[in-house]
Amino acid sequence: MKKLLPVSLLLGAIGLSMCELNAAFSTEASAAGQSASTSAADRDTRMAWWRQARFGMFIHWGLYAVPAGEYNGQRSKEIGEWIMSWANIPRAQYEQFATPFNPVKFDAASWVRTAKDAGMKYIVITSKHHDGFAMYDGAVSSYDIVDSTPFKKDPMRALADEAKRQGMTFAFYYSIMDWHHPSQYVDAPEKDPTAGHGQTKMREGRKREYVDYMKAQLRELITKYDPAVLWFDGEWVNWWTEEDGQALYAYVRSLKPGILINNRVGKGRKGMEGLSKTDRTYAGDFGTPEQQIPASGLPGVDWESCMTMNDTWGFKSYDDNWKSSQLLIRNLIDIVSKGGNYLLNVGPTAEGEIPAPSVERLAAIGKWLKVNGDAVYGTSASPFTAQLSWGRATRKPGKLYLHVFNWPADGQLEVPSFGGSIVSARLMTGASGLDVKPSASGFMITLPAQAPDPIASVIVADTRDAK
Ligand code: H79
Repeated sequence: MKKLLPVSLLLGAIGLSMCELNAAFSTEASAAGQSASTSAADRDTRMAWWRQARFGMFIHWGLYAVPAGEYNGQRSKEIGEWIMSWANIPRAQYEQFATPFNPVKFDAASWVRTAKDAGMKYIVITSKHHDGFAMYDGAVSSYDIVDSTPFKKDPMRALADEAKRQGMTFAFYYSIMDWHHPSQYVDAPEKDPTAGHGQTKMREGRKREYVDYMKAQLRELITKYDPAVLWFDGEWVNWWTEEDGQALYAYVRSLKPGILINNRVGKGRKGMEGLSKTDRTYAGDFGTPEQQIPASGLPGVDWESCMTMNDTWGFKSYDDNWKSSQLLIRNLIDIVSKGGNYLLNVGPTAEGEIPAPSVERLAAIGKWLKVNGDAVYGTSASPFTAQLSWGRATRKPGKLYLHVFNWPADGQLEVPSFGGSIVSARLMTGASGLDVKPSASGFMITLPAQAPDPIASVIVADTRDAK
């Protein structure tokens, strides 16, 4: 990962104050993050719930769960939902995965409950991935779960309804690249022209037809399921332009003005780093780092890191390279301390179950958030410009939350200056005040000998801004 310079260093070098930087950034952010026609106030209103939420569940579920990472005895290190590409499966063969796809164990209420108990505030699920298979009941295509599988039911209907019932925000992923649509084909050595590929080509004269097809599907998705976000992907194909992205952004917003749309609707994204380029105006409300966390936050820029718990998005039967609960919890804290959201993925099986190792980890995260949620939801980025040696920080007006990963052996927690003062401090898990003293570099807080939580113990500090 490329390391970004600390913002303060850059500022010094160009002789800007933090305030001026914020001003510069909001202009940049509005240029980079949204269509020119939306005002900053409108954007703040639309983004409010999302900025509060901080933590969401990504669900990759589709036909690829049937092969589960295995084709003709071939296994791969590649991601499961790309099997149509890496195993070079022609469309007519791939379609056959629909025949046995019967997720009888699917239970919308338990999926939503699992997300809720994990402390997640929203769900983003694949309505259609690169393979082109629709996981909802649509009239535009019969290549969908209701018309083409023995299941015959609409799991998106059940999930949207259940999410509403349980107070969970519901949203869709949608791929622009489509390996099943006849407008697109593969032109690469050794590849079947109808298989999957990272760079589909557009057949001469058929782009209009495909854009109309996408718009019709998006209309179905928005009018039938009322998603809070449209999370586009597969925008990197060479036949998709920023102008196409701006037009699609405007179309989706016209169907639901309050909807949020990620920056993969157009061409603004800087590769897997995910944030938008700033050389011109790009469509999209937030940046989308994939499988990585930016080295530092960027004031005024909204972003969401999407990450897997093992090494695949779509289910693979043999991927057991699970991240520890400790790492997942610390990733959440790291992201939130930098002003981002964490979109953590699960890949349910073809039977309709979220894998047990995922459920276990989600429960551990939920247990931590139940105690420490105040230090996550509705917080903003750390005021410290340099990385803290012992952990991370988040804040709210008048409050600073210190997330201690490495509990100091001598019980002395060194808190650098941050432009305000610490009035008092306590453990999240205790009422009694901790001793706080000014020190040469900021403040020193005296902690009890034992860390309350080996993963991350939170100290709540009341702060006063410097005049
Ligand atoms: O849905 C999951 C993956 O299937 C999908 N995005 C997540 C959320 C994914 N798409 N691509 N990849 C994962 C990896 C491939 C990246 C590349 Fe590219 C596409 C390399 C070249 C084209 C994106 C655009 C990164 C660099 C340019």
